[in-house]
Amino acid sequence: MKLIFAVIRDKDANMATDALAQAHIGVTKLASTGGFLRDGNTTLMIGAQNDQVEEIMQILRENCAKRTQTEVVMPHGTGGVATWNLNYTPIKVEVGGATVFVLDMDQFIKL
Ligand code: 2BA
Repeated sequence: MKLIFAVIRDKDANMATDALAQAHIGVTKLASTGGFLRDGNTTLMIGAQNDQVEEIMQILRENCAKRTQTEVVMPHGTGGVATWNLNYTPIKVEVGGATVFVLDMDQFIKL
């Protein structure tokens, strides 16, 4: 058995959870925040049988928008302290798709 965590964009979450539900795959949607962009994202927690993993990956591939490059403006050189002369640097980051963690799961119990 596997425990899958998939970090996806908020706007892809409903499509992905609908598709998983249609495939009779249980999922829990968690509100999360990316450590780098500090923007909201969604983490899906999915308990699955080993032979469902590839189907789940395919559903995520089909329902989570492709990665695209976007420019964000990051404060820099302030050590996290707000000052009047913040230095902002535009940088390019890739967003979209899914960041997926697949863990071995010992037990899956419903009490
Ligand atoms: P964030 O941490 O907000 O990162 C958003 C995107 O910013 C990343 O997309 C990556 O393209 C870029 N990025 C992240 N750290 C960077 C850095 N130090 N320098 C330059 N660019 C950087 P993804 O890699 O697709 O990650 C999307 C979200 O997945 C992340 O949001 C975070 O919530 C999660 N994530 C990614 N890697 C992770 C990891 N190793 N462990 C836990 N969560 C992770």
